[in-house]
Amino acid sequence: MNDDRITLYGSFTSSSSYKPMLYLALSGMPFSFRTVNLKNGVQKQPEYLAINRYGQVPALRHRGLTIVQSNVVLDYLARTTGHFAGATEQEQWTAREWLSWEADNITNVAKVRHYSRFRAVDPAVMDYFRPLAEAAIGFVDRALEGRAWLVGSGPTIADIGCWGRMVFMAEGGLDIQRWPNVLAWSERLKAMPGFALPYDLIPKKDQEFVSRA
Ligand SMILES: N[C@@H](CCC(=O)N[C@@H](CS)C(=O)NCC(=O)O)C(=O)O
Repeated sequence: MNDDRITLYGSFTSSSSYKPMLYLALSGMPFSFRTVNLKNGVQKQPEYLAINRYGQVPALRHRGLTIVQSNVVLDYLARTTGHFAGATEQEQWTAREWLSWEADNITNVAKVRHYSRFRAVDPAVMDYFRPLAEAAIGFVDRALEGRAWLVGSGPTIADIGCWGRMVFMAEGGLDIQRWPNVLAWSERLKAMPGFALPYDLIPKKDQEFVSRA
């Protein structure tokens, strides 16, 4: 096994998997993708729990290290490859600050999508989570007023992490047209070389990705 080659474990329906996957695609880096079938519960089987104790995707393996939690994976990739890390030390910290906020707040967008798409819940549950999801998207929309990216003057892991978890918002009935700055920001991301949406980017089977020269 080539220890220097990145291996990413993920699933094509998972926004958490999309985040590092998008990072790698935008960076044009070679890596190996290993699919974890969430429908069949592979994420809870001992072989995968040995990689990710939380029984969730994603997980990343590189140079003998195992890194889990999508935002920690983004942080790791930015530190080791230098892509999308932030131009200054302040920007690097601010990008990580956004990732921490994202985990508390944009997760509500993922919940609304999950309950709409995969698991029917009592309407009261949706009534609780939908305003939280809308508030999170609204916060990002206001933060993007008059600026192209969340941090500094270029794309960082803050943009990849926040966008990556809200990417399936339409599946939760959250129409991006309601948030014009978020819409414009998503278009900027989509214009980047290597960009793809999750269902086009994340394979359903194991796959080797070559470097985009
Ligand atoms: N905080 C985790 C969340 C990961 C997560 O929720 N993964 C979901 C898919 S998006 C998963 O593996 N679900 C299957 C399960 O929990 O059994 C991260 O950011 O990596």
